[in-house]
Amino acid sequence: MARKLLLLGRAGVGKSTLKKIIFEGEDPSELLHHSLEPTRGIETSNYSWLDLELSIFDTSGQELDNLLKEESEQIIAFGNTAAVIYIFDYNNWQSNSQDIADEIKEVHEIIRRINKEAKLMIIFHKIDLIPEAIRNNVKILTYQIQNIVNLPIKSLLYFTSIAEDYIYSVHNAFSEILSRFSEKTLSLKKTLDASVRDFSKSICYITDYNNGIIVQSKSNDFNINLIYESYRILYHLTQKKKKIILNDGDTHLINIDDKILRMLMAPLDAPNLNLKSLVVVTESFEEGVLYKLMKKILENLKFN
Ligand SMILES: Nc1nc2c(ncn2[C@@H]2O[C@H](COP(=O)(O)OP(=O)(O)OP(=O)(O)O)[C@@H](O)[C@H]2O)c(=O)[nH]1
Ligand SMILES: [Mg+2]
Repeated sequence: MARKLLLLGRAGVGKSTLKKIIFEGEDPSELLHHSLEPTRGIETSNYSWLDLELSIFDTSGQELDNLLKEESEQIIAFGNTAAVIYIFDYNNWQSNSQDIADEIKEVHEIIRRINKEAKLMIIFHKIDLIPEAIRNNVKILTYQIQNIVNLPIKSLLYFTSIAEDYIYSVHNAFSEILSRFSEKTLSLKKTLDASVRDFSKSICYITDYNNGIIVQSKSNDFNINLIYESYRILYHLTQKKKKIILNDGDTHLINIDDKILRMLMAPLDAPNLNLKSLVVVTESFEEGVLYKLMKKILENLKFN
């Protein structure tokens, strides 16, 4: 049976945009420059994601107030939902953070009343619009949000943007959200965790044919502020926009002059699972670390 995911949030926060990027492989830069039509009512669509069948309920922001008030609407939207993904953007948060916090509490209450099984995930979207000084301090922002919202949302809050430099934050958020429901993703995650554990200052991902991150894992000491930087490099690499690739048989070794990150990619040859590449990144100056980590993961991965 398909799992139902409900996308909620005010008008123009980016619900339909995120759906198109993750599940339909649409071009983020296209969607950033050419907006979609506002959604009316609830648009439902079905997709596959690794071993999951998903039914996405994309709601209308303009009709959100009504949906949160009317019990009959709530039952249609929240009933049988595996996850409720509430999305707000930087503009919402800046103009009235208390309103957003109240709305999140309202959604939380409806879940408790109508469908206790549903998980609540929260996405703070359009982080590209946040002034740089605040944006680089995700910890403070998380703390502020948790303080105002005051829900146990610690592990369920994601910061995303479809702007070029952040696009992998979108793939990563959905990878984490969906891995809660996908055994296949969970087992890939365990393999990556077990492999990267013995390495320092490294991160690894598995990507799909949309160049989205299906799963990722990092060693504890990997600098969290470098994660977006590594996403950015991966994005450029997959877009082949910059000449930073030295072809080395099946793998690519990337050295970027002003950055200390090194990255290596290998094809995974698992088209039946829609898995394209394994990517490993390290802060270490030793090139050997990349090859050792790559070898270890490839030995541990089994696709059957
Ligand atoms: N700056 C910025 N703009 C974004 C981002 N993601 C989406 N947008 C823009 O925000 C708008 C979002 O539009 P939609 O995806 O249609 O929003 P929605 O939440 O589906 O809106 P309704 O259907 O009316 O509820 C579009 O103009 C996008 O170009 C982002 O990460 N950063
Ligand atoms: Mg929409």
